[in-house]
Amino acid sequence: MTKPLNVAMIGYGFMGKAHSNAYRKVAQFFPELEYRPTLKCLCARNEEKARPFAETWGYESIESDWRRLIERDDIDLIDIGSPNDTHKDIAIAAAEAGKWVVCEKPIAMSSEEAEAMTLAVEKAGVPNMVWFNYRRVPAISLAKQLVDEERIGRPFHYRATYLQDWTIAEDVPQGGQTLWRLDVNVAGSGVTGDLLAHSIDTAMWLNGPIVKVTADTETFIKERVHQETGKKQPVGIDDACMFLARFSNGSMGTFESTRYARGRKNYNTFELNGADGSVHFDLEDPQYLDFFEHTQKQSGKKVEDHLTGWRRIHVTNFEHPYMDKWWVPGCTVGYEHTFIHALADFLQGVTSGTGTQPDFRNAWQTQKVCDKVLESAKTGKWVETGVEM
Ligand code: SOE
Repeated sequence: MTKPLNVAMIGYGFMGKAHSNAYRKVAQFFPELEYRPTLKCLCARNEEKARPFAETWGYESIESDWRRLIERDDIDLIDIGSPNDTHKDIAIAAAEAGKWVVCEKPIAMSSEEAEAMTLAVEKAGVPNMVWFNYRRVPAISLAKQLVDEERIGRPFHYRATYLQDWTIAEDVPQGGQTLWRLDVNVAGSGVTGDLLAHSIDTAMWLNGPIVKVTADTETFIKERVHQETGKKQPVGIDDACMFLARFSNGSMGTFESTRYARGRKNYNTFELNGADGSVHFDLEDPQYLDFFEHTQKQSGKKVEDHLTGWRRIHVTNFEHPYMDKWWVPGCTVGYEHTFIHALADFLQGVTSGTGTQPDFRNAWQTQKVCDKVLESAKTGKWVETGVEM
């Protein structure tokens, strides 16, 4: 027996599109799911601008005030895809009204906000999730499988980079639609919340809690015209951030992120090195996971030195995570599929009662690391993160 799930989407930007696509496709490719999402309502402050988007994606109605969604009985799930400064109030009100709540990353402007949101969804007992979609890249899920299968051995190093180049020009304004990520009052931070939150989420998923950090940040362009005031205003975000980390398992981490790496559009990579093996991933080549295996533990065979080397796994076999849902081996999936996978896992977790990671509590831990990274960049000291997992 299937059940309808009436979805209200807040926001119609890049993420509004990615999430809407997931709601429309999930039941076709994961037909075993109990819940069938219906695009019930699109919510955006500017109704006129939102209308063409709502029509394109087949939303049944439009609201311009999110508070109306909370009052409506025909809405089951509220998806927060609006700028970061709106997340907390919407999530808490939605949870108190008994709605399911899913939220774009970063979960909040600060870990205090993330904590309040987590306590609200947990008190209300409502299903919740944060869209850290990169976990659901099949190659990254395969990396997790290799870690869980203990193929990496004792971990020594975790190395992540997340590089972009879209803010190099001095005349890129800050604030307003599409450029709110450059306005600290709306975004909370720069690359730390926007990009490193992804890297931290993936890192802690694969390699466990980050216990302390020391960081350095830079704001290369100190003033930009604000789209809303038309005036040049100080830039409050971090344009670039580098930090060192220690994981609870004793391994060392390095993280680098910037929007000033000319030529890098969405270069999200990581490598984990352990005693028995290493994994490496690069989002510019997302179909592949590189794996180095030091010993052939299973067969007990001696290492044959002339045959050792990195293995490029083309992650498209039916045996690979999510790939039995799509095409035949060798045919690839893309960025948009990561959101479909995240949604499928979330709905499955509701049906089974096991819940799904990353939920709000888990995203709160990532937010703690982001906050401590920024604190360390100010103090120049190592800072304990207080992550609890
Ligand atoms: C920023 O440019 C951005 O859109 C992030 O906000 C997303 O989370 C990331 O996946 C792609 O880049």
